[in-house]
Amino acid sequence: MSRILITCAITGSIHTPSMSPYLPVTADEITQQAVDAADAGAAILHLHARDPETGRPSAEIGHFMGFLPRIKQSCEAVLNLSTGGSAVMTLDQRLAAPKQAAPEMCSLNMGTMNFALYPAADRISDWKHDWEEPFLRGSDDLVFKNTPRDMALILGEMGTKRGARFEFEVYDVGHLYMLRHFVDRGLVQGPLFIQFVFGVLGGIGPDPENLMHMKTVADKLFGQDYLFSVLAAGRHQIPLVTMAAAMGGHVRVGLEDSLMISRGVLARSNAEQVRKIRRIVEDLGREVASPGEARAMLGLKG
Ligand code: KMH
Ligand code: ZN
Repeated sequence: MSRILITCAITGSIHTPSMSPYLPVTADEITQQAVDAADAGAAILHLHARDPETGRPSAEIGHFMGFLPRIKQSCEAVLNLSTGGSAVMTLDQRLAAPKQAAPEMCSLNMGTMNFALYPAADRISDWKHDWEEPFLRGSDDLVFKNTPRDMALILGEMGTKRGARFEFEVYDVGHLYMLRHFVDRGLVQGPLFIQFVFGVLGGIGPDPENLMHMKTVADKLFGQDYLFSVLAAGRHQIPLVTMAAAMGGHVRVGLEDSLMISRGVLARSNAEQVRKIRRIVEDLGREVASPGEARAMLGLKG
């Protein structure tokens, strides 16, 4: 089996500071946690920005530039910028920093979908900042907009013009067919790096048979010309990611996807999650890929 790529998604735009004191939000915190995650074995760092005062997801270039150069200087890991941003940002906002930073890699979300949040409604009744309220109470009316036109625009701006390669975020089986459509239009070339996303309410459920089915369909559509990785939200993270590793796939962990390290216990850092999945995949007999190996496997510009 090939070496395994560990991606770590450092902060995201779903979780909020009141959910965990360990969620990194300032440039110093994001830098430190990202570099520690890389030292622990993450070859790829998936990054979003936050407003350091409030912890709110941010599209401001200044917030990205507070950590991007410092992470780049301090480790070899591949920097992967989100183009998903947050579901409440416009596409222009989502693309502002990626266009300026021109990273080796960025995410591309493969469909418009509901993105329902019910993460902590039963656990947290109080929060530090007003903006957190819908994230904590739940949000029933959030549309994550990624039309074919949006996707083509991101492929053009980030791929064709700036040479980035993509983490294709696939939340359901239909998104694989959408990706195949872009291959057929000649807008996407292999090897594809496909992130199967499980457990977002609005996408496919976190059941093992769904992972088998996603892989079966991806094999049919892309043959040998793709690598798959798995991320799963919340408590489904480690079981599904472990299953992916056993199947020869790749893994993504990080506080963007789950705040926990085990049942009822908050992860104290992203690196703690990377160390945990590293132990598991090495016990399964997989060897962890270095950033240089990741670049070769994914055809990155370096
Ligand atoms: N938050 C994840 C479910 C992105 O940043 O483009 C998927 C994600 C999307 O990471
Ligand atoms: Zn993300």
